Amino acid sequence: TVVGVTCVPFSGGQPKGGVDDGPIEMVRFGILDQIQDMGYSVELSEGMDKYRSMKPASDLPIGKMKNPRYVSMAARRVSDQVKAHCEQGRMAVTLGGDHSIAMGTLTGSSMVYKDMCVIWVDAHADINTPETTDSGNLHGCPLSFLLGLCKSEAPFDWIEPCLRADRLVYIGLRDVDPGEKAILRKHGIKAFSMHDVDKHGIGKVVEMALDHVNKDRSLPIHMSFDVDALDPSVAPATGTPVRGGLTFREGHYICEAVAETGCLVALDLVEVNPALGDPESLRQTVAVGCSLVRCSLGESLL
Ligand code: DIR
Ligand code: MN
Ligand code: MN
Ligand code: MN
Repeated sequence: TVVGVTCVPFSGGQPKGGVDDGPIEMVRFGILDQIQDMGYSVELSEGMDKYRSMKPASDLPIGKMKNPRYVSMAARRVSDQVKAHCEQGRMAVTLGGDHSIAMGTLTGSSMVYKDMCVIWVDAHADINTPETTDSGNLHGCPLSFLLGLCKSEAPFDWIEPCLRADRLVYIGLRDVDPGEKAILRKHGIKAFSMHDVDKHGIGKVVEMALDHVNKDRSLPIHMSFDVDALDPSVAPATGTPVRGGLTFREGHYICEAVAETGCLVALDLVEVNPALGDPESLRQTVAVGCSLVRCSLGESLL
């Protein structure tokens, strides 16, 4: 099998610099060699420097949305790169960058896998609309675009709603805005919060999550993993840490169980910010990001 890796050094979906160095640090830590050592060949998307240089000279807010043109352009390029990998039958692995790039990864993969389902592992629901967002940070909004919950307007009018509400499931939520809760309720979107992880254990939660979106384990899966789903003691170097997150093992268990289905076609690993915290926090967070990727590719399956 070939793994198509797309590095997206992008931070425009939120205000903290440094998350654009996430993919570079993961590559420096050896993620590409590690994937190859597992027996895959790696096909790396070209031109990752372009993401920085495509930043427009002026990018005034549109309504509350910050950096809308930059986010849109970057996501559109991500979409093309992920789509190309999927078309070639490669497993598409995207290293972020902030989570706004999921507007691109999911549009790209869904063009090839029309019936795919999405497992969103995150402390946050990332489903604010341009109206409900308080922060104006687009990394808190990708799912509202993908589900078609906001009107199709420039610069995001290239995004075709590509995800059904019943094909989306969350694991790890613990910081959900009031407007987002209303959206989840209205559309009946299934979410397993940290409360559910405590109550049932991660094994049962992952089984229930898969049963919800992929009863027969036959549909392609795109997993979008925000490293802030993990507890800050496990992944401290991230922009919006929230206490009470997944343990090291719980995070890895999710990846292992998804790998075990054999249905994974695309994976995002986002929000690693090497600029936040001391060198040890950085090393730890980059290392855990890399090991989540490897586990999703089946490293720990015997
Ligand atoms: C918050 C935080 N819900 C927002 N979202 C974050 O800004 O919309 N997502 N941090 O990762
Ligand atoms: Mn998050
Ligand atoms: Mn919040
Ligand atoms: Mn996120």
